[in-house]
Amino acid sequence: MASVFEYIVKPKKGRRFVIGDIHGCNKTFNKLIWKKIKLKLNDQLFLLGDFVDKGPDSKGVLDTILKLIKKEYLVYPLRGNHENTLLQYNSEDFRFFHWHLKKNNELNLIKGQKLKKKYKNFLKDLPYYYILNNFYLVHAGFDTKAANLFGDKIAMTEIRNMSYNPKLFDSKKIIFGHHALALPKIKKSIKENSPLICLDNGAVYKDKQKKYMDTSEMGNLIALDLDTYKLYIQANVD
Ligand SMILES: [Mn+2]
Repeated sequence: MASVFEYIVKPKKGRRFVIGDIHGCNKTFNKLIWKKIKLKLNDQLFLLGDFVDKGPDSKGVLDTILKLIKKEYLVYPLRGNHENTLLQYNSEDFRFFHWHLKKNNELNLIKGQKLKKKYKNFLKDLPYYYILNNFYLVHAGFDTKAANLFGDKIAMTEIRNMSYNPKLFDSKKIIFGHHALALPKIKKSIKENSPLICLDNGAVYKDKQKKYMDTSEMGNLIALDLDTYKLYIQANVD
């Protein structure tokens, strides 16, 4: 049974990184963790979800995460709305599921008409959020008006423009993705010590900047060191 959340203790040695929405950009993901971060076995790596869809290699991203877990890297993946979508379509009409998979270059995720077991098992067990000593990590955010703040799975994977209330969150900061933001805005929230930090710089939108009015600085996959607040920026290479 999947847990809704986990409490994660800071490692005695080792760093803590959070990476935003990867969306099938496996080469970019690998370059960020190996060339920029230089990930070590005693570092914690938190992944904010939306591993799949839109980009060229969803299977590659899932395989990279599964390989890290197998090699005993301290990986903490979260569930995004695109992981929900994949699981939901997997249980629906195959013609529609096939259309979705083909559109997203994901036919290599299935065997017959269903998701391969290793991917389904990984996706269905993804937690919705993590609690750290000084942070909440979640794909989209929390609905501060919800009766059950930490039980609202739809909000955690879908909400946009969440509000912040220090009492509800023990004054911990909330780190999330889901909504692509221009790099200057992300840097500003970090520099100004904002309680809400979005780490989605729209890595998958490298060729689509023109769609966005005020967000010319998109197309990077970024990682935040939770202890030094250093930002690692990897331009899309997929
Ligand atoms: Mn999302």
